[in-house]
Amino acid sequence: MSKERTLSIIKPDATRRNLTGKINALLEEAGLRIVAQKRIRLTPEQAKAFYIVHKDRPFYHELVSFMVSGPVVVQVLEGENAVAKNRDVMGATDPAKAEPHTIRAQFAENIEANSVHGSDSLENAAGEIRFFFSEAEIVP
Ligand code: IDP
Ligand code: MG
Repeated sequence: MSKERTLSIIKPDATRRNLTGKINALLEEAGLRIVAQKRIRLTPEQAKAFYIVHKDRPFYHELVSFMVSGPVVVQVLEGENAVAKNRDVMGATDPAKAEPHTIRAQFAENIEANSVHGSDSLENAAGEIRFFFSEAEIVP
């Protein structure tokens, strides 16, 4: 076990339905600590850059449009095995396949508007955290 940090994003479908607090409660109940958080509107350039790994996937342009369609809440989560723990509490990408207790099973609208993003590895987490936060903004 080791203490990790991971990047989480509460996506526009969830901010639109005023679900930030309910999602944060599930993250905290899972043992994750929100050590940085801000509500922002992504620019198309930011959304394209953030999801650049998916640039050849058929859903890339739609995903970018969705991510700029409303505010998002970007956050740094800290805790033991935070990367895997957050992926567990998020649930599968497709909410129809997500375990019932997960954020996506409870709140996601569909495979695209699936309420949350979470880094998928420790290495990617470091890069994604740097994308949005300076070290001074992270307050454990
Ligand atoms: P993840 O968010 O569970 O890590 P990824 O495969 O990394 O899933 O996909 C990134 C995001 O792209 C998803 O969270 C979702 O918003 C969107 N997405 C993934 N697969 C599809 C799809 O088949 N159709 C539409 N959007 C998708
Ligand atoms: Mg992913």
